[in-house]
Amino acid sequence: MHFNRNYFSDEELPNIYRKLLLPRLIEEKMLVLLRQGKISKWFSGIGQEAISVGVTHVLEQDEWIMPLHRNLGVFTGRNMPLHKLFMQWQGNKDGYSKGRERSFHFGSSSHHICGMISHLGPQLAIANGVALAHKLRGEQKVSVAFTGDGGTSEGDFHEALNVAAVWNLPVIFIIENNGYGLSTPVNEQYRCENLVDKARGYGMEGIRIDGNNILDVINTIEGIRKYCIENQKPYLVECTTFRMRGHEEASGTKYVPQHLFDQWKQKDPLDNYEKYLIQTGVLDEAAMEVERHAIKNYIETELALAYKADVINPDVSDELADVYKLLPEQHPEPALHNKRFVKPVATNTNAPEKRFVDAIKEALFQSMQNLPNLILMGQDIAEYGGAFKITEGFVETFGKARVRNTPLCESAIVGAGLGLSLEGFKSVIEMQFGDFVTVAFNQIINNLAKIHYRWGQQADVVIRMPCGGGVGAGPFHSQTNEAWFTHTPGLKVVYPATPEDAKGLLIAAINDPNPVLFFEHKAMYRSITGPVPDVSYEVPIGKARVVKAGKDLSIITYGMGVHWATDYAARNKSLSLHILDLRTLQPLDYPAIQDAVKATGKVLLLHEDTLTGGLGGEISAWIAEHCFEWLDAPIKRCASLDTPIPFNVELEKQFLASSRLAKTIDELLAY
Ligand SMILES: Cc1ncc(C[n+]2csc(CCOP(=O)(O)OP(=O)(O)O)c2C)c(N)n1
Repeated sequence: MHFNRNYFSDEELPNIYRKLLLPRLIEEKMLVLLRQGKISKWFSGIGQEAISVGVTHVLEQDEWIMPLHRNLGVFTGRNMPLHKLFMQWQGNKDGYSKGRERSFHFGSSSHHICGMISHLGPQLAIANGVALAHKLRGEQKVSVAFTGDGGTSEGDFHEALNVAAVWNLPVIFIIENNGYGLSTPVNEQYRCENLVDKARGYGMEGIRIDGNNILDVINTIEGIRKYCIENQKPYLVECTTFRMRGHEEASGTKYVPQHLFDQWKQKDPLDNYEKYLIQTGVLDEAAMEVERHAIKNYIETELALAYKADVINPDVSDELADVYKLLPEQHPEPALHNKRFVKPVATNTNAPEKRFVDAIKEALFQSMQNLPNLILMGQDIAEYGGAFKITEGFVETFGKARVRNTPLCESAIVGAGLGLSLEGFKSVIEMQFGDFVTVAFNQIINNLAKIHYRWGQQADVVIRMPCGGGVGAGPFHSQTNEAWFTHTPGLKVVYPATPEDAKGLLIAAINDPNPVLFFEHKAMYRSITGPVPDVSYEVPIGKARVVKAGKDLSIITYGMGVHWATDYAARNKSLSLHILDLRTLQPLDYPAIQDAVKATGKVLLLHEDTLTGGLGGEISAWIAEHCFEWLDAPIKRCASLDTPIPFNVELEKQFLASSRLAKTIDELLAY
């Protein structure tokens, strides 16, 4: 192996050696611990260390890295205390994830390392968000994301590289091509000659290097880092390497021919670098032995410290407390935290009448004025103003840097939102139609929702969801799919029914540091009006609203259901209906639900979402468990049919819950 010494000094070469040796010796120890049953799972990076070590060596300490499961060298390169890393791998409370995450699925914002989720590809778009933050602030920094050869087949790889190129983001994408994705060799993974060939297709530069040559990695990444910063562009680096052990220790290596191991053993990054150091006279065998000995001692000392850690005493309240980030005012010491700039205002019926759509627009506009760190992203939201014209005129006021048209790639944009959040930005992402959220599902469900619980990182992202039927738009432009999200701990789900609530809840959602799914029924946009104060105000998330007090029957509902119920009440004045608008579906306002049950003893749960697995079932179960003694009749649900939403107007009418409302109310009253 030929090493290019470049400008490296006699001090720097051994320094690099120590960095390369540390993860190798930690791994050797981990393999022993694994055999002793002291850790449960280990993904080995033996043979690939030069990539993680080299890349981390080049970056500034505050440049974010999005590593994967074989990148121990990133973690050691950022000088994370080894005993804390051991605690992490042992699932200890004092590790980086309080025992909640395994192996390398954790991050640390103080080390500027963003933890992976198992799905691999989602890491890539997060680097885009971080790079966008640097770009917006005019900082001279890059971000780095890793992928394996297998991960390049994921849609997330395509979306992330495309967005980085289109938005001119300074991101270095590193492919560690180690020949296999679990047992799948590269000839069953991709058909291009080299993975770096893909760079050209995205309109970015790329290079293929020997990932086992530590000095090549360092020299190359140094040059690329400068290029990315100076040109404000991304770069794709394919590092050839080999995985010298199984996919993970339990998987074995039978699927890899022996001759490949023999061949790559000759190219081992550590052995070759050692030979080079001896040749150049910078270190001799004895000096290397001293280094090895010192590191082994360090490992043993740190391991002994890790063994002293307290065992976990499971406590339900501790677990629940970390699912959401506390709001500043919920914090035990609120004075230490930033005050929010708005206070909730009481309902103001003297306020001017506005359409639902204008209330949402106003919430966004005022939040953009009040929060310089707020970014809007979505398809066609800039000059075009969005599919529903909600952001029309925003570009003129706030500029294209903050009102960002996106390529057609929902997953990468949600990932970018998370990356922005790592750097203290907020984002509101418009799904053109709520139905398209499926394409971003993984980022929302597995990344945004879980990241705070997993390693304490906030995901300060609001996803706007134009939703709902009654507009003759067929199965993929009409769904109201809130139940997909209310089931997922870590998300907040908001679903306003009035213009006043739409504005106040959207402002509250933007101010909230947690991920919020904000449902906007598009049939309400231009048909529902109401009083909306001109000032910026919050309606608190998690508080239901009594629309109308009554004593005959309680309808608990939200979204369009509120209008169906109030219209019914207006047409049937002899009936005393109690109507509760939930407004927020996660968290639910249980005291308000209980009051609604007590008010009449007869409960109807009404929603536009389909029946089975809809939120009505969950609320019904809660009422049965907690309010049984106040019930005078079985709880009834009225929901849409368990079919996809049909296009034909008559079929759609039949599908919607509203077509069965009168009958269900009659049945309940007659009980
Ligand atoms: C979305 C998804 N599909 C499948 C897996 C299972 N899986 C974990 S790692 C892996 C192979 C990844 O190969 P590659 O990207 O080349 O990285 P390497 O493990 O070789 O470093 C697979 C299939 C997963 N984690 N996520």
